[in-house]
Amino acid sequence: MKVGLVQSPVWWTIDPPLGLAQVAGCLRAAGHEVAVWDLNILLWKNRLPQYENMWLWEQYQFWNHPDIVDRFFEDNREFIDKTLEGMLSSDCRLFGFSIYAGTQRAALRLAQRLKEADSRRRVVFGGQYFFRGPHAEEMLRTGFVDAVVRGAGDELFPQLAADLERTGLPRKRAGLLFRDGADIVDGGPAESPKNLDALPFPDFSGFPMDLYTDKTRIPVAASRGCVLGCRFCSSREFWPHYSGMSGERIFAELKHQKAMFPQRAHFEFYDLTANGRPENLYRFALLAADFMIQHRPERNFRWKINAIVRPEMTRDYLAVLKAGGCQDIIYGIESGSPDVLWRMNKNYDPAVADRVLQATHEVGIRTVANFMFGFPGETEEDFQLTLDFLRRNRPWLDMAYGSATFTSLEEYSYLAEHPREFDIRQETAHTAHNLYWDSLDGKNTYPVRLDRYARFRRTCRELGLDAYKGLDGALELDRLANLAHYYQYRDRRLEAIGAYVDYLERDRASRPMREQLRRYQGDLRLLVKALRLVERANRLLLSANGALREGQELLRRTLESGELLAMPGSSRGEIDRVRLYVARAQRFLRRLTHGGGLRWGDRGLVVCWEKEPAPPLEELRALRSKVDRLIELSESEEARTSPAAVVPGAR
Ligand code: B12
Ligand code: SF4
Repeated sequence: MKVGLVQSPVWWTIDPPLGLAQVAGCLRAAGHEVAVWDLNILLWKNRLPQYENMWLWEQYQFWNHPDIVDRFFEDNREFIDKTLEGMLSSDCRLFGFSIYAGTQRAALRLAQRLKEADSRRRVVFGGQYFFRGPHAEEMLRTGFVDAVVRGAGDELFPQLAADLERTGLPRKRAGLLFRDGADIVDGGPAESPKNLDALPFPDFSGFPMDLYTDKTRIPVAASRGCVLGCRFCSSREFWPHYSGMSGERIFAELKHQKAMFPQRAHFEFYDLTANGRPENLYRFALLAADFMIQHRPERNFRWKINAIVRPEMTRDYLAVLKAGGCQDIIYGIESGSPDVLWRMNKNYDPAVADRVLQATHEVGIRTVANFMFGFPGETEEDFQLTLDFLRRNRPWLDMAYGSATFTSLEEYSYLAEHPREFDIRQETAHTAHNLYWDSLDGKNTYPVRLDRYARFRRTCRELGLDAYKGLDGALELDRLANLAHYYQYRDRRLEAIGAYVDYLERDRASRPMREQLRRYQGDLRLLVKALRLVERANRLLLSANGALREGQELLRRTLESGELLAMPGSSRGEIDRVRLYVARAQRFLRRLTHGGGLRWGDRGLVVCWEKEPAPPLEELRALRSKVDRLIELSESEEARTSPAAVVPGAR
């Protein structure tokens, strides 16, 4: 059967999507024909200027917004129509889409268009998006997807293609869900391939290799799953069992890919941990070293891995990896505190890490260490141990990467699913915010974690250590942006404005920050107007023969009923003026984006922004002027530096 494989946006653009290439290899090995449409890379290549940021890794959430995806399809209609025509005019009867968090919405729109054009074409979705949760059923219920593969597709997808070719119908199999009229047939939990050595090689032959930005590399995955079960990580939920290839099989794959793409000499291992079976990695490195000695220099290759700290990583062991082409190792260090490591279930001793990092560096492998901040239970003393770790290992480190989410509650991780066990405050019955969570004692908050992250990066700078975003990376800007988003989420509006203002003072041309600040600008103007009126009303009330308390009660009732009553000791004219001021102030307050109103305080009427009293008039005025001025400056700065201003004729 001829099968079309589709990668829809968003995925990354550096190298080809490995999951889809693996499925392509398996289909071809089972005798099926394959055609590939990597729509992600094609759309990226032809992207419109307004969608430049949509492929940034940190921005993948954009692709989860139906409106944004709809607009994207509309704006790229011509290109997408042409691609769909190509797919429909092919003789592929079955289309398989690779889906990860972020690709599902665009993929569904494409599936819809395919099905609407020709309902006889079969559409199957697979990928890690379906490994957990209700997504498979949801997709089937849309009516545009015929079947979903809920686990590894290596064996199951070729079997499904064969079933469809033979009988025109899917067969019930473990890991497969499909529509049968109005019913959904569920074949039960998926099974992972046990023997990875038996897997065909990923096949990149149908992929537009010239379009991926890194022309030197090829991705490889020599294992599935991980041997550890760190509390903050969800990998066990995706791949419950660890399985790894033998050294011979890894080497065979690299040799094959090198023969297919001689100019590509870098292998990027996408294994969660490449040293899950250290002996397999060692054997692979020995074979690779022999091969390179025989074929030097034209067959040389190099590779990069993620690894865990373990005592087997001795100097001799690492020297063999180096000889076999290992160029970089990224270690998940996470913390320098034994207590925190124990809580994380990280299962290694920092003294072993010291030794492993030193040995890695000494054999000539680039040594990178990942760190996290504010894991539940981490105290300031624990954090100091992390900084100590950094300082004492400085000579062996080429790069230190501090997690920019510090400690996030990753969906399906043990940490996210057991908040009580870790004293995490729950905001709803079952959940806490994944980034902005607080500890029950209020000592571990987002600003605390952010502060540790900032101090960590500052220490890296002092040590002359590349901290991933570069030595002079925009540390302060990152800090302010994170803080502003946090305050915004927590509805601490004045602090959010303060952080956005500080940000724009440093980086005037930032349009996203300006737009965020603009959301508050209108409210500030309205609040200043309302406050001015209310101050006048309060002055009149105070001068009403000292009858404030009584007058207050009357005014309160008036505000509730909408009609202003006479106050003891005041003239008709004064009453009318108070009524006018209050009515006008309320008119302004009703237009607030964030809501607000009037309430009674000890000294008269109080203007509230949401539920909090607004700051005094002078303070608010100063803030409003500052915000107005900054927004204006930011706009002119952007106009000055925009491509249209710099490059004549640019849009
Ligand atoms: C490498 C990797 C990346 C690379 C991608 C490089 C590349 N060229 O492929 C980078 C670093 C860019 C990346 C980024 C992101 N990633 Co990532 N990434 C991974 C990682 C570590 C390996 C993926 C891989 O190649 N596996 C090996 C292949 C063989 O397995 P596979 O892709 O799962 O494919 C198998 C099945 O899924 C299935 N399958 C796949 N496609 C299809 C298609 C059909 C039709 C069928 C039937 C079956 C099928 O069969 C395949 C063979 O068994 C996984 C974790 C893991 N170990 O799997 C996370 C993972 C895939 N990433 C994930 C996420 C969320 C992201 C991000 C969205 C954000 C983030 N949190 O990091 C960004 C996306 C950014 C972007 N804009 O592109 C999640 C996906 C979760 C989900 N529910 O979808 C994972 C599982 C990690 C996690 N637990 O959070 N990632
Ligand atoms: S070592 Fe890495 S992949 Fe394995 S469980 Fe820990 S964090 Fe997850």
